[in-house]
Amino acid sequence: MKKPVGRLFLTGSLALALSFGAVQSAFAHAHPKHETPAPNATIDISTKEVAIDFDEGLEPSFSSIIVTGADGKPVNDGKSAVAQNDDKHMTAALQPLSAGTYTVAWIAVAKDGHRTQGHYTFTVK
Ligand SMILES: [Cu+2]
Repeated sequence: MKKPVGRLFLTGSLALALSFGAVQSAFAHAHPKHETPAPNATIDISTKEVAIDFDEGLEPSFSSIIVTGADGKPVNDGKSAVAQNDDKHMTAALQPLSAGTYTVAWIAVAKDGHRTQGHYTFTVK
């Protein structure tokens, strides 16, 4: 009598796994695919921009990149922007940098309204 129960359980688990997968893709959050400079990278002072490519399109009004120096002050040159021709690409222009460690804090609001955020550092030498 155990076999029918086992098969029923398996079928139920499969259905659950499939519906979970469907929910995940229907409500995809935006996560970084590629960052420039890369996390933990050491770069030179000629760097003028931070750029992040996401795996989902972003809502420009609610998404942002803020870069701060070791003193906690922003070094952005104006507001960050989502590219008009590529809503997965967000950039932040930078003031001239000096040597030190910088933190990139990003907020990404996907087209479904879901918000993700994160941060990483890079070093200028
Ligand atoms: Cu989402």
